[in-house]
Amino acid sequence: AVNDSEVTPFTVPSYACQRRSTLENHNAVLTDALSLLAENAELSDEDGRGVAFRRAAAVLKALPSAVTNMSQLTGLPCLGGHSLRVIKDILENGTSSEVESTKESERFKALKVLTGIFGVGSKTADRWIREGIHNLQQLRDSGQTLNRAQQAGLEHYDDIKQPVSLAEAEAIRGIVGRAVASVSPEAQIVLTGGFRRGKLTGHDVDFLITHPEEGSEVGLMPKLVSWLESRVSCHLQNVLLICDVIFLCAFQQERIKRCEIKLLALRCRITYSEQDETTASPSTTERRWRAVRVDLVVSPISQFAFALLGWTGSKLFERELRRWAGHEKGMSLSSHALYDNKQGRYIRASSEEEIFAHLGLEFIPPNERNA
Ligand code: DGT
Ligand code: MG
Repeated sequence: AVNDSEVTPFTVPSYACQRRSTLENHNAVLTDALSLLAENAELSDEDGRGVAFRRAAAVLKALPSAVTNMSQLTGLPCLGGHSLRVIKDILENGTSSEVESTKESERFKALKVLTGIFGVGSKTADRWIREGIHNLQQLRDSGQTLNRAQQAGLEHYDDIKQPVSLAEAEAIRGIVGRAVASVSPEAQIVLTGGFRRGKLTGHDVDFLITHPEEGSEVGLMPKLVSWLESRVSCHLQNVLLICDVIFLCAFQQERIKRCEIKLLALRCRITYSEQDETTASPSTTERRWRAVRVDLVVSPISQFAFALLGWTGSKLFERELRRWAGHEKGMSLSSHALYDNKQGRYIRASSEEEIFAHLGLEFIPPNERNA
């Protein structure tokens, strides 16, 4: 056993945006437990508690090795009494009784299933649970009125629940890239979200689109959307992509105007055709159709750096950047702009590096923003 006096406590800066968080996590057992409690709090509309658990988990993710002794945590930021009790429980007993009972609770299970339906938030799920609906079959049998997004969400439930692979994300990048090129040849598209941070899977695929000439991005989103609405197919190297786009929402003009669409699903069939060297004939492996969630954001070039930073994530990293800007620098950061509250003016930036510099932060590259 390690003597407490020999243990060197870890040190980390208090804001996640001051830390380098790679995908390597030496404390996954602890962070999974805290993330589950965060998720439960968020699903119960207790966002404050949710953030507290997320911040605690992010501190543990940033540690250079596994925690073995509570005394190593002395002086670490963001670890409240509740998180510390959970950690202690796991270090001493291998599991946390609170986490285990949450995981097994009927309410948590039902909230997860129901909010897993596209277009269903925690309020709706909570109302349904109070009416005795705990699973998809009960929902189908209940005769509840579902909006168009929810109907499509229910229909494609299994597809949307299944993670999107990097290969699928790249294939979809090909389709959306082609769509963008045909509606606006000079427009540029980048993959953002978790895939830009180096993740190998995601719950959706996030794209940011801009045009080198300010103003030329106006009207791009509706054109892109109509182009995508028709069935498209294209060849990219060895991959044949066929794609139908369905909209999982009653189509929101408002969001098209704001140039952010989160609610689009591409129904893709990806056919890999590999040239067989011995026979010189193509062999094809056909995958079945699946629905994939895709987020599209169009940004004017003057806001591009802010949009890129804002849509790359992680969610906690973004939240911490905004908290840092507000609390430490008297500035307001969004995915459109940075505003200096004291000077009463907007601060321009044309790269992520410049934004970090304006915020007085060391630049953290995307693959180290996995807080
Ligand atoms: P994933 O898809 O499970 O791999 O995880 P991420 O990290 O790609 O998360 P996602 O797709 O929910 O969102 C990507 C980033 O986009 C996220 O870190 C913050 C930003 N974001 C998401 N939704 C919104 C939104 O409604 N407004 C703004 N401004 N940003 C958003
Ligand atoms: Mg994503």
